[in-house]
Amino acid sequence: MQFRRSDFPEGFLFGAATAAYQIEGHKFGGAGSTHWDTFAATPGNVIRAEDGALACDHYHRFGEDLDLLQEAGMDAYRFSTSWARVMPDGKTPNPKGLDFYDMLTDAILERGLKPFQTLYHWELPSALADQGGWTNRDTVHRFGEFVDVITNKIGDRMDSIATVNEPWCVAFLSHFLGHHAPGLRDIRATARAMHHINLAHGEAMTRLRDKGMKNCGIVLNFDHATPLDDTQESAAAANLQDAISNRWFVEAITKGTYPTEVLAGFAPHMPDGWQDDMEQISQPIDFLGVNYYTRHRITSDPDAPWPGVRDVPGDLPLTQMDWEIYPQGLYDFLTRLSREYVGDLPLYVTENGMAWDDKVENGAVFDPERTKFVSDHILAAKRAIADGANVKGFFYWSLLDNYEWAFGYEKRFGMIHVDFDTLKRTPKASYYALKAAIARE
Ligand code: IFM
Repeated sequence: MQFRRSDFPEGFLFGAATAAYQIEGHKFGGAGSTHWDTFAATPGNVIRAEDGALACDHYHRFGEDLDLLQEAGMDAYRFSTSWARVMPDGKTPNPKGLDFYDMLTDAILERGLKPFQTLYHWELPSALADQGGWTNRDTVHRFGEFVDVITNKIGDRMDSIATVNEPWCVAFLSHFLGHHAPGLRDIRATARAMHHINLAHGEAMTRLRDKGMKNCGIVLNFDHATPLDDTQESAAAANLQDAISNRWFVEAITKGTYPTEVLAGFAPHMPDGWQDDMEQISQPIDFLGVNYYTRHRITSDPDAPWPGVRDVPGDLPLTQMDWEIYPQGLYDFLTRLSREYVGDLPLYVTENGMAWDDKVENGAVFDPERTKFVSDHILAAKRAIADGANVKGFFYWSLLDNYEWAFGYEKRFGMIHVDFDTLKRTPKASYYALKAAIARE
């Protein structure tokens, strides 16, 4: 890695991130069915129809996994608490699920790691999916109840709480593009989910503040929309793409408004009275989490209905996901966010990482591509700090190879390799490189 811990301000946090359904093993501990279980069980949605029933069996092996985090010299661990584990039917608390997160919290703290919790990383209980999931406003209230229940159990020990992970994925990727559960392709469902997930963030913030919780915020994913060429059409298309992917969320949360160019498509489908929710959505937060992976080159698609944009494959090196590697995009977002949206509010890079077709050879995994990727992105964050962005930490996605949603177990994002037959963990070379870079001198 081309940086040292000492290149960063005192107190800057290095960590790794995971999410419940992707690692825990959802068949254990009385967790309820989620919309991902049914999505995965429907042919054609997920590679090999794989699901999170066993995943990395973190449910039983969390001690070993947290030891690896500690041994790497990490400061913090970002994890999520599954709604369907805590409330299997979406409303009744499951004591075993609550005990699991209680135990996990203590285990994180015992290792000197700061717990960064995410409340919703996509484990929607099937019972609520049956009622329309995020297209139904009532799901927002049910989510508020979950926030109360889990926070009463572990909130006293959290360093930081994020309400929702990547609302664009929850709403657009899942209801417009159909790539994630529930796999819809419907503009009306999308408009509603796009609003309700923001309102769920607001509802969670209200509940957390009622309990006096500090360090609360949200994690948004930012996708760099680069115009394909210097035509006006590409500029307008990239602007619209940016508004849908990025501004819909960050503008609502920090300013209480939606971009007009997106409302141009969604307005006829928005739930009645949505304007009255904007105040709750835009209540003050304590930090903004930034997930950043790639860019897309955008141009217009005049023959397609709204939004009439398409992305064109680029010429930069690609990861195993076929995502272009573009560290400059992280710099651009961090500086743009502080300039245009959050000012001096703390920013965390809550996810950044790459998938690669890693193999264990002679007991080791050699992944120089990932070491370079991480180094280049951390250096981009460092430049953003020098140019005024208040970036407080960086979390690698992901601690472990895990369930990569519609890609099943095929795409390996981990710094630690997982053999999905034996569940053996093997730290990759990038893990040791990061460990050396963040060692205290
Ligand atoms: O695995 C996902 C994670 O759940 C959310 N952010 C992006 C990651 C890589 O696709």
